[in-house]
Amino acid sequence: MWIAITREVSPKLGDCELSFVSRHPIDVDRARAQHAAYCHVLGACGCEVIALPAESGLPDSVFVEDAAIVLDELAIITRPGAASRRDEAASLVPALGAFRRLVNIQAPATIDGGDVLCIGRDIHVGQAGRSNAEAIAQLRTLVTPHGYRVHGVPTHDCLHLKSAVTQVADDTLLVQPAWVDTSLFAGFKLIEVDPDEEHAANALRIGDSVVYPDNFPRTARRLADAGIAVTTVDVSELQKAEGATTCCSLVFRGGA
Ligand code: CIR
Repeated sequence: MWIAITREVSPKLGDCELSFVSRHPIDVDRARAQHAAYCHVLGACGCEVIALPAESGLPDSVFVEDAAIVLDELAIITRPGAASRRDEAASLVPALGAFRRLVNIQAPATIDGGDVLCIGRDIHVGQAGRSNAEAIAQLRTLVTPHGYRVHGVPTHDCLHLKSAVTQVADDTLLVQPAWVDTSLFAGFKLIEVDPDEEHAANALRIGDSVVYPDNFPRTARRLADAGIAVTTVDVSELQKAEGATTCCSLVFRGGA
């Protein structure tokens, strides 16, 4: 039922873009092992995993989420906010094109998939460093004919909208209230991250399961207490590159 497109870790991961975390040496072999375990968990959650080979010259290319926005009706190839990331989509196109009609965001628009939170027919787009108003306008033009509504959401002090809010159940969002105005999501049950775990709002939902970093135990407890099935993974080396669990895959329904 689910397809997950992933990409192996680049040997240059240590040269990644960083915006809100400090640079620390990254053990690429360890990152590869963590990524392999993450892919295994995606399979255990019911995904057919399509693992693309590493793009050796593109440090951030493991973070495939940022290169595309996949809806049931079409997929939108993004134009990432960081210039160093704009060549990542090329090798993704054949894999994604097998499942969806592809369209492109055009310059001067910039948008990262990490800024795009799709909840039913509502598409929330973070407005901060990586994604601009022109991208929101282009996205709206592309998806309105399919019945979607696009909402710009200001964020601050974090890389992406999905650093600050992700969906963990049909009616429930996991939020970091310091980084986004949670009143914009008033119709949902909100689970706040534990105050000692500021980067804990990024969770990858697949069906009824949530794939979640293993270093936020207090927030994981809050999720479990809400009845959410949490599978934890060690992504510590990927976190040094400002990644987490949503960013390492594009998960979507197959056969649409
Ligand atoms: C970047 O700054 O673009 C990468 N180092 C991290 C991207 C993480 N992407 C995501 O969470 N969607």
